Parts: sequence; structure tokens; C-alpha cells
Amino acid sequence: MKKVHEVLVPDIGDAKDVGVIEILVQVGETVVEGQTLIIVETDKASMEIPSPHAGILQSLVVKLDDKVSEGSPIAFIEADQSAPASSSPSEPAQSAAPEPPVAPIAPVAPPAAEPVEPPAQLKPTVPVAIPDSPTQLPLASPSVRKFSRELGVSLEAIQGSGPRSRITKEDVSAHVKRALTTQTPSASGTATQPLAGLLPWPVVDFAKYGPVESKPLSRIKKISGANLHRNWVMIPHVTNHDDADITQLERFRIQVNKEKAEGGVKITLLALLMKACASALKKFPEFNASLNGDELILKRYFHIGFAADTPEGLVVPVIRDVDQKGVLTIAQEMSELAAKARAGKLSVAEMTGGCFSISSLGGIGGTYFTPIINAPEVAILGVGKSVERLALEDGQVVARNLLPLSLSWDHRVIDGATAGRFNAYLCTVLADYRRLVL
Ligand code: CAO
Repeated sequence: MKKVHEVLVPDIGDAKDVGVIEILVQVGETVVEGQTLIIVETDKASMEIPSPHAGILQSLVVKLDDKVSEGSPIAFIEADQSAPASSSPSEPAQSAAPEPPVAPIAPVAPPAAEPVEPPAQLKPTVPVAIPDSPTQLPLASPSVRKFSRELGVSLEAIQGSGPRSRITKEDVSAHVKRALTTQTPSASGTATQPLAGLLPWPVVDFAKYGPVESKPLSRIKKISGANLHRNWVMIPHVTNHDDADITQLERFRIQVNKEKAEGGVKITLLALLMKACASALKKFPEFNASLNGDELILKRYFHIGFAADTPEGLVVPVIRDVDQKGVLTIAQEMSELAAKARAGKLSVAEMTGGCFSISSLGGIGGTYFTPIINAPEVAILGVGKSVERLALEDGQVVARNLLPLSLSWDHRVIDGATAGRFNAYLCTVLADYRRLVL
């Protein structure tokens, strides 16, 4: 039996009268549940609207540049009743986003600019942010971004011919053609490297050397990889290393955790670090900032992200208003967010809005490393595993618990002296946590 479903625009947050910027299906086409039908764009973000049903697309009600809001009809789909349909026609597309939303992480990086937070059931396009200024990411639809990524072309290098300089697929193709025709042949005489005068990526038949297996990158890894690459290439990173004496702090943490009732919230070192970092961000506002062309946006809020390892890759949940919360609350929120991250259940809202990030490998091991900054943040703190070392104190040999810190900062915004002071301050408050209340 056939049934025709009307597909409506689902909950798209507060956005109203948003423009239809792409239609990805054609009448008569067989669509699967969750397949993107159209892409809409608000001032700040673009969102894919997936199909809540599988079936044949009978008609499309929208056309390019139409304005739609929640509840606007999009299409009619003739569903095969034998195929499972998980929602009624009047329901928003709840079933359409089985994949966890991904945040750029650190060193897996976040989107280049702050996205509007779409409802969790909608899959944000990659990246979701639409730039407000020419210094941010250029305007392009997700399919064009995908196309350019496949070709290894940076959108920054392309002048868009669409409205508001939006880059079209044709712009990308024309750019590649131009690059191919103007490049000089490589040493081997083949024209394989169209961009930036770099050597082409080596193409090797690894199977010649032994057995191999091909494993596709996870969605998170693909997205984070693109973000990491951009951040690594575009941000002049410097990393300062230091050791914080956490002897007293660890004693205090262990003591408090012992005193607590069974099942109570465990105070983690990371929660204590979050609070100390919020204080350092207040003292050194350049660290709590983002570059916007020639100006610096100084944030008066203190949201801090932490890198969380998940089976699919790294994500960075964000704790909001760390400066206003107690360590217990921070520890509790971190534990909940880390659990959600591992289950792939973080919403976009829970992974956006960060001012600064912490990447801790302390529970795993190692000392210093170079964390990659989460654009548009300007700094990130890497934390290693603390070690007991012998030190001289008033002529006496004493054991101290030292925590390796690696602070990466954007040299366009922060200079070495400020970075040195930031680390020194952090070490001071970690050595004597009472200083935080001064
Ligand atoms: N030094 C020594 N020990 C540490 C430590 C440090 N810096 N940080 C944590 N530990 C110890 C804790 O004391 C705890 O030990 P016990 O179980 O004996 O109490 C154990 O490690 C686990 O610590 P925790 O419960 O506080 O968890 P965490 O803060 O280490 O980790 C989280 C939480 C979400 C950060 C972690 O699960 C994770 O995902 N880590 C990986 C992050 C990552 O991969 N970053 C690198 C990104 S670069 O690609």
C-alpha cells in the first residue's frame, strides 16, 4: 500500500523565513530516510533538512531562494508502507540525524566561526558557520565545501560569483582548471599538484610491500581533520612548556575525595584546572579573545572546552561560565558531558561557544606536546601526566608533584611575554589554590 507523506520543515530553533539555498533531490527520485532534501541558510548557519521518510519524491513544494520556517511544506513523498517510516507526516524529522553532531576538537578543532545552534536533531553542515566578514570562512554550501575538499582546494583561494560572493561548484571547477593550466609540470612531468606550489601527495601502492587493509575515516575524524589542518596552517602557533607544582593541590583533591560519601561527585584534576584557567583568562583577556579581521573580540564570558576521547575520535564539549561555578559543579558537568561524548550524544550546543580549550592526556601518560589551537580560540592548554620529582627547598631535598603544561598560543594575538606570564600565573595558583580567592 502506498501512502503520501507531506514533509514539513522541522524545528529549526528560533530561525524564521530562512532561505532555501540548495535543493538536493529531484521529483521522481527515490529517497531514503535521513537523506538531505534541502539546505536552508540563516544569517549565521546553514542546515540540512533531512527526509523523515523513505519513498519516491512525488513533488517539491519549495524552490531555490524560497523562504521557509518551521512547519512550511517542503515536499510530498510516496512512501512504501513495507518500508519502515519512523515518523508521521506532521512530525518533525526526529529520526533524521542518527549521527552524532561533531564539534571541532582540540587538537581536534571547532568550526572557524561561531555557529548558530541548530536543534540537535538537525545535522549541521560542515562547517556550519557562515562568515560575517571576509576574514572568516567564505560563503559556500555544504556540497560545494565537500566538492572542494574532495579536490583538495581551499575555498579561501576562490572568488565566489554568487550572491554575497557565495562560492558555487562552477567557481571551484573553474579555479581548479585555471590552476591546472597555469602550473608547471612536476619533476616527473605529470601535472598532479594544482595548489600552492607544494609537492603532490605521494601515491604509493602499499600492497606491493605487504598485506594492507583499507579503513575509511570516521565522520568525526574527517571533520576534525579538515579543521585541524586549517588551524595548523593558518595559525602561527607557539607552545610554551612549564611544570606546575601540584603537590598541595593533589593532596587536597585526594583528601576531599576521601571525605565524600560513596557515589558523590569526584573532584578531578581537570575540573581544578578549568577553574584555574578561568581565573587566568580573566587576568589575561587576550587569551579569552578571537580575531576578527584587524580587531580582537574580547569575551566577557568564560566557557572552556575539554578534549574528550571517544571511539569515533576526539570531540570538545564546552563547560559554560566556568568562572561562576564551583569545582564540584564543573566536575559533575564534565563527567556528564564526557559520558555523552563517548555515547555520541553531544548536541551542537554542547560543543560550541568555547573561549579556550584544555587537552589533557594526564590520565593516559606523557609529558609535553603541542596542542593545536581550536579556531577561533587563540590558545589551548595541553596537560601531561604529573610526576613526583625530587627538588631542593630551603636546602632540603623534598618530593614535589609536578604537572607538565604545554600552552599553545596564536602569535598574531598573544606575544611571548604575555604567554610566559599566563603560564607563570597558572603555575602560581595551581601551587597554592587559595590564591584563586584573592
Ligand atoms: N596526571 C596524573 N594523573 C592524572 C592526571 C594528570 N594530569 N589527570 C588525570 N589523572 C589520573 C586521575 O587521578 C585518575 O586516576 P585514578 O583513577 O587513580 O583516580 C585517572 O587519571 C583518570 O582521571 P579522571 O577521571 O580525572 O579523568 P581525566 O581528567 O584524566 O580524563 C577526559 C577525562 C574526558 C579528559 C578523558 O576521558 C579523555 O578523553 N582524555 C583524552 C583527551 C585527549 O585525548 N586529549 C588529547 C587530544 S590531542 O589529539
